[in-house]
Amino acid sequence: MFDLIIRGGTVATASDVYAADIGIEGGVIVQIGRDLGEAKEVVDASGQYVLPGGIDSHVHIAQPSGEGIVMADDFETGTRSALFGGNTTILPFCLQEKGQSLREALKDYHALAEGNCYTDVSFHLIVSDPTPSVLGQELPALVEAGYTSFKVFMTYEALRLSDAQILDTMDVARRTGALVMVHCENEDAIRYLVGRHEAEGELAPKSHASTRPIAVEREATHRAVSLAEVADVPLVIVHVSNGEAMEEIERARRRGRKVIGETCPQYLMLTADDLDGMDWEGAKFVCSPPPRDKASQDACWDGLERGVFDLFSSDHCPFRYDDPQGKLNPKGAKHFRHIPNGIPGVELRLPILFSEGVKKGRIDLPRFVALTSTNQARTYGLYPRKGTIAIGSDADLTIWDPNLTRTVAHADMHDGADYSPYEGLELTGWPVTVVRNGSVVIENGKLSDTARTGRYLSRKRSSFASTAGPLPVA
Ligand code: DUC
Ligand code: ZN
Ligand code: ZN
Repeated sequence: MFDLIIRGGTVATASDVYAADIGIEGGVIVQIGRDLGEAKEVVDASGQYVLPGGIDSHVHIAQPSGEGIVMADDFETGTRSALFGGNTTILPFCLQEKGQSLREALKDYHALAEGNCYTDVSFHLIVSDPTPSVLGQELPALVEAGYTSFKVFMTYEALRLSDAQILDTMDVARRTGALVMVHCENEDAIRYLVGRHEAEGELAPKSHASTRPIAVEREATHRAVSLAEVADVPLVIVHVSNGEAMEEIERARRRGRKVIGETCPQYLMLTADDLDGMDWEGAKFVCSPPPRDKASQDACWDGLERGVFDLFSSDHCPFRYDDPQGKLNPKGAKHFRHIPNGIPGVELRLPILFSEGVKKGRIDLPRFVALTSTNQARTYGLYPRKGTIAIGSDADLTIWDPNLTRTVAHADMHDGADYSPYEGLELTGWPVTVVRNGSVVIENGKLSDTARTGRYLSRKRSSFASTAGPLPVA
């Protein structure tokens, strides 16, 4: 007798699509086949796809964001929104503020997350203050304890590291087998352009995009892959927005470097024109790197199809719009530099890629699964516990109605923001039922009473962190 059987669905993994039933016991997949027999509970998935639960490895929740600014999601709303979007695991960032130890930062994040999560959760570290004790003691100990990835920034005064500091941090990754993620934008070039815009009185949200042009991202991407080559570590280039940055990734790969590329929904669906809104509405679309143009959107689609990108993540970084602690804070309402950077997206990442990618024939279902779940698990040390449908894997499954068409309305969403950048977008194919750790946590769009039982996940090292590791699945 199984605890649960998912019956009659079409199962898809990163490699195969086939009809099968799935038998679950003790939160784990124990059988895949036909006529599995009896179960305490049966979910009928006929006419639907059964996919590995989504894993979103790029999410910001409750992250300190500067004086007077508060992120729109705490762990309860952020993970609830993620779950409704078909995700069973998310990886938010734990930000080290300058002067703070990584352990202090982690203590705060764990306290905020504990008991409040609708999905399983694991943390990346953001290293903003790589002191000798952070590099020599804390980071190596934390990698050993299961925090096996960290992000460094090349922009933002409070976060940016010098090239020397990036090399020192990469060297810790080299010695410990951790994976470094890099935010690639050249801060000095941005400052120069901000100065020019200020001199001309060009302070509206659209100037956010023109002070962070493609060259700023391309140069930093080139520098990041070069520094990783010097330190001899693999790296992840996060939130890539355009074809020129993609070229830097491809050129590094041709030199034999292991570079993992990530793009996000905003670079497929939005452009810099969206920032040019009346009444400061463009602030709703301010994120970094900024959305570009149609040619960049096409390049990013091409990169998803050709394998330049291994990861499709949301970069969910929500701020309320009409709120003095959000986009329209007193300074942000007057000057683009003070508009907090980031947009919500964790609930729509999967429906957008399914509708615009799979339904429109740009990518097939296995590639969708690879980009949104399997590669995410492999890259960040969760595979094969997460990211696939296999005997012994956690029973994290999302059941999709591939023909359900809905129009995006923020009123129907579950995050803590007050808008969606994708309002009015018509999407076909939605997650309707979600099973997490063997429990049906959303059934036909309804949240179960016991859904807020997501767990913290300690991670192994990335499949790609050792120089001998395999390349991501296509
Ligand atoms: N980088 C991110 O990864 N998210 C939001 C803002 C930023 O700069
Ligand atoms: Zn970033
Ligand atoms: Zn981010």
